[in-house]
Amino acid sequence: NSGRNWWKDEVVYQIWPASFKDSNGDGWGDIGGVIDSLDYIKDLGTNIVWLSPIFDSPQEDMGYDISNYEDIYRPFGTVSDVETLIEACHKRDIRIILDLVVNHTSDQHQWFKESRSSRDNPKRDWYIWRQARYNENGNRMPPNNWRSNFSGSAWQWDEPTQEYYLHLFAKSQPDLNWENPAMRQAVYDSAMKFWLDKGVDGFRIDTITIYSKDPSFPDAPVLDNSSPWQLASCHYRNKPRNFDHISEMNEKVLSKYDIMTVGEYGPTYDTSLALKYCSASEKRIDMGFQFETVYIGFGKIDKFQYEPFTLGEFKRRHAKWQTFIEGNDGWTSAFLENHDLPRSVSRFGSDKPEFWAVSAKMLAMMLVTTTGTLFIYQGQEIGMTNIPKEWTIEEYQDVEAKNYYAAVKDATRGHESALKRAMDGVRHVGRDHARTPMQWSDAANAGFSTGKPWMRVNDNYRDINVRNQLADKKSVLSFWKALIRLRRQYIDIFAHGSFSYLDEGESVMTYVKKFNSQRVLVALNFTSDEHIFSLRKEWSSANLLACNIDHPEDQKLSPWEGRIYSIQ
Ligand code: TEU
Repeated sequence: NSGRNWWKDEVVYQIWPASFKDSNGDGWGDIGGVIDSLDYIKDLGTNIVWLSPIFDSPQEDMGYDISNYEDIYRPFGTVSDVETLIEACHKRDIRIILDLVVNHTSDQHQWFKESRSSRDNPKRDWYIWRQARYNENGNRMPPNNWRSNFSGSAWQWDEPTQEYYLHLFAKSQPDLNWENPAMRQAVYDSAMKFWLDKGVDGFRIDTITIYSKDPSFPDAPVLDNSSPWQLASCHYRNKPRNFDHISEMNEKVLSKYDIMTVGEYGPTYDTSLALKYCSASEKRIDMGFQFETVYIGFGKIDKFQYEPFTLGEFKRRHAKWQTFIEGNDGWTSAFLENHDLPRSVSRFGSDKPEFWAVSAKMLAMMLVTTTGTLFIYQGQEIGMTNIPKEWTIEEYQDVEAKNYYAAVKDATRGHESALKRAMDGVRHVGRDHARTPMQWSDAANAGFSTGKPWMRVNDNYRDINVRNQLADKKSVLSFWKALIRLRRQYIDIFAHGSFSYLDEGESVMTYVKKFNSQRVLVALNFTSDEHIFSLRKEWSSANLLACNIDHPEDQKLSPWEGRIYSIQ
C-alpha cells in the first residue's frame, strides 16, 4: 500500500446518536451527550468519531431520510452545537466524520416538495419520475417490477402530478436523479461543503454504489415467484456511470480537503469493483465497507430468510476481503458491527453467560489484527448483545423490520407459521439489535437517559454496562483498551501486513500476518469446545502478546480462547 495517510492507522468509533447519550432527559440521545462522552471515547483509544445522521429529518429511517442537510434535527441539537462538538473533538485530537446520505432525501426536503409540485417545476428532474404502465385489465401499474429494500414496489404514485417516483428505500425516501448536474452541484454545496468548511474531517458515504440507475428502467429477473416485486440491484448497483459520479464528487469536493472517506458498498462481492472505488490512483474514495463477511447468514434474495453458516464459509469471505488490497494501492476497513447489523458477540461468539466475555474478547483479537482502518460500533467495546428473544415485534422500531413483518402479514393474511418465520428472521438479522440504548451503568435506563428512552433498553444492562467494566481490569472493555494499544504498537503488521491461513477447519481460525521480516501468529477458537493447538517447532521463540484467558495451556485452546504471538 503506497502512502501512509493519517486515517490508515486509526481506530474509528461509530456513534448512533439517538441511542448514545441523552443530556437533556427527553429520552433521545443528543450532541450534548456526545460532547460529554469524548473523554470516554479517547480513553478507549479511538481517535476518530463517526456520527450516523444528525440532520433535520422526519426520522422515518432514523435520519437516513434527510429533510435539510444544513440543519440539525432539533432533539439532537443545533448547528451551533455541532460546531461546539467539532471544536471539542479537535481540542482532544479526535477527528470527526459525518454521514453523507445522497442517494435519496426525505420527501419533506424542500427539493422534493418543489419537484413534486408540478411536472414543469425546474426541480422536477432532480428526482426520478416515470409514467405509469397499464396491464391487460387496464389497471395502473408502476413503471417496472423493482422491489424497494424496505418491501413492496420501489415506485410511489403521486396523485397530483399523475406520475410515479422511484424510492429504493422507504416511500418517504425518494431517490435523487444523479443524471442532473444542477442536483449534483446542490449536493456538493449543501450536503458536503457546508460541513467540510466547518472543519468536519470526512464522510462515511451511504449507499455509494447505487446512485446511477439503468436509465431504461428494465424489469428485473423474477427470482421470487411469491411476489410481484423483484430484487433489481443488477440494474442499479455499480453501473459504469456510478464511477463517473464518484470521480466528479472527488474532483469537485473531496480532493480539496484533507479528509477521510469511507463508502458503504452494500452487497458488492466483486473485489475488482470495490478496487475501482478504493484504489488511490482511481481518485474516488479512501476505503469502503465490504458486506460479504457481515451479511453471512442473510438470505440472498430476501435478507430475512436466514441461512445458518459455517465458520469455514466465514473464513473464506474474511480472507477474500483481507487480501484484495495486497500488492495494489487500495485500502479497506475492518469491522464486524454497525447500525444495520446484529451484535457480533451474539452472531459470531456466544452470548451465553459462561462464554459471553471470553468470546467478545476473542472477536476483539480478530478485529485488531485485521487489515484496514478499524471501526468499532458503540457498545461493541463492552460486548453489548442482541435483543432478548422474548421481545415481540412491538418492541422493534426499525422501518425495515416493521415493513417486512407487515408485508408478510398482508401477503399471508396473518398466517401464523408465516408470521413466526418472519419474526424468526427479524430476530436473526434485524437492525434493531444494534440500536438499543447504550448501556452506561446499572442505573435506571442504563444511565442512557433520565427520561423514557425512545427505544427499550436491553434487559441485561445491569450485568453489561460501562461503569462496571471501567472498574474491572479483566472486563471486555479493559481488554479492548489493551488491544487497541497493542494494535498501535504493531500497526505495520496488524493493519498493513499480508494475511494467510494456517488451517482450513470449521472450528478454529489460525493465521499469520507478515510485514517485512516481522510476523504475528493469531489463533482463535470459535467454538465452546476445546481444540488441539500447538506451536510449530520453528516458532520456539514465539512471544505471547495477548490472550483472553488467564492460564493458556500447551497443546490446546479452551472454549473461545484467542492468542496473538509474535514469531520469528
Ligand atoms: O444502508 C444501505 C444498505 O445497503 C441497505 O441494504 C442496508 O444495509 C439495509 O440494512 C439492508 O437490509 C444504508 C444505511 O446504512 C441504512 O441505515 C439506511 O437505512 C439505508 O442506507 C438507506 O439510507
